[in-house]
Formats: sequence, C-alpha cells, structure tokens
Amino acid sequence: MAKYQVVFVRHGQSQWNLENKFTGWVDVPLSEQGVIEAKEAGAVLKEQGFKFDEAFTSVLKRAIKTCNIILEESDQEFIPVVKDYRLNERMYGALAGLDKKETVEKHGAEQVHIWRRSYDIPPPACEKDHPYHPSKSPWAASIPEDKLPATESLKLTLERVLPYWDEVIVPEIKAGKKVLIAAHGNSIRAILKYLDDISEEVIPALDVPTGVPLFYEFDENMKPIKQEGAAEHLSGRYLIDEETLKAKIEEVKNQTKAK
Ligand code: DG2
Repeated sequence: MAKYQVVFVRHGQSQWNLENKFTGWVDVPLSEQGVIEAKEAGAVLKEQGFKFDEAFTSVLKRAIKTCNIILEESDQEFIPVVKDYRLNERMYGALAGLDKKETVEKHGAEQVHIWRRSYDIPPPACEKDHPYHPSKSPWAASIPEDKLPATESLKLTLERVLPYWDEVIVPEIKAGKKVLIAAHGNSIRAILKYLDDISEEVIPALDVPTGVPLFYEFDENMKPIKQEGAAEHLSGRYLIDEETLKAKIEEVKNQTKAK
C-alpha cells in the first residue's frame, strides 16, 4: 500500500539548453520557455491537488527558480525550500560551455554519447583555470574544497546525490512530509537509477524532460510502487499526456543530432 509520495521535476528549459551548450555546474538562468514550463508544472500540480510540506533544490538558479515558480503557481510559497549543492547537475568537466553539436562534429557522436550518457565514464576533467571551474562559482566557498569535482560521470553524481537522498530527504519523507524535488537531468537520473534499480546497460536510454512533474509513490520501506501509466523503465508517472512527453524527451535526445 502506498505510504509516501514524492514529486521530482527537472528545471524548465535553461538558456543553455536552448543554446545547446553543456552546462553542468554553470549557473545559467531559465529561458523564456523554461519559465513557461515551470508555470505549467505548477498549474498541473495545483489542478491535481498536490500539496507539499517541503521542497528540495540545488544551488543552481535554473532549479531554484523552477522550484519557486512551481510553488508560486500552486499557491504554496510558504513551504520551506532547502537548497544543497548535492542536488546539482553532474559536473560536465571540460565540456562545460561547449556547443553539443559542435562537440559531436569534433569528437564523433559515439564519444559524445559516452560522455553524455554512459554510467561510469566521465567527460574530460576541467583544469583549475577553466573559466567554468566550480571553484569560481559564488557558492563554492560553502562547499569543502575536496568536494568540488573537476568532472563527474553519472556514477560519481550518484555517489554525491545518494547520501543526500538517504540522509536528508528520506528522513523527511518518513516523517510524513510530502516532498517536491526540483533538480537536474542527471541528478534526477541518478536518483531514478537507484530507486528503480536501473541497470548500467539501460540507464543510457533514460532521458528526463524539462519542466514535467514526475510522481512517485513508495511503500513503508521506501520501495517504489509502480504507477498506472508509469514511464518507460520507471515506477513513477509523468503528469503530462503521452504525446507531449514523447516530444519533450526527443528534444533532449536531439541535442546532439547533426545540424
Ligand atoms: C544539462 C543536461 O543539464 O545535459 O548540464 O548540459 O538538466 O541542468 O540542463 P540540466 C547540462 P545532458 O546530460 O542532457 O547533455
């Protein structure tokens, strides 16, 4: 029987999603479309009666803004919002700031797919003097230096996110709180891999669309309960119609397809 509920949402389209650039820990804003997606996510949650007790987000403004817009649109701005770098996007290493299609032209589609979607192969590391090295971000001072990654695979992202899920978020859920998690394509993929025990062979096929709430229910042991209409490979279901969902997932996949 369902005991706990969680809603995950990847931030709405960011300016660099729109411009097709690898982003990672670079702190870029939402695009105009991203703001609309966040508003739509809030409206759907309101319409379907979702009430939250607490929200968790990263320290990156695209996720924070999405979280705030959702809470505003669903009349829940009063709930506490907890921000933590452990929900950040995977650190994209030396790829940060590069155009995704140009990177394919330079290194080949296969190599870029490995960097983007393999489980344990990280992109090339970024040097300390790289313009987007995380030590240059305004919030870097609040993170222990040895926790500032020069690059991250999905596996390394999972190793960062999972302790936060287990030690900070799950206790709140078990205390009976309904939780919203506004994060990123790969920090959410990492949590979903864990929750649904998705294999290393299957995880490269999983893409998370921007700005679409993903609803999960869990039993008393925090085991996900398969939803009717669950998304492929997942126990949770997206709160959007099938056709729009497909188109939004294709958008993510097509970011590296030839011009
Ligand atoms: C994107 C994901 O992250 O890129 O860092 O470029 O969710 O913060 O927009 P997000 C990035 P892909 O892994 O889909 O290339």
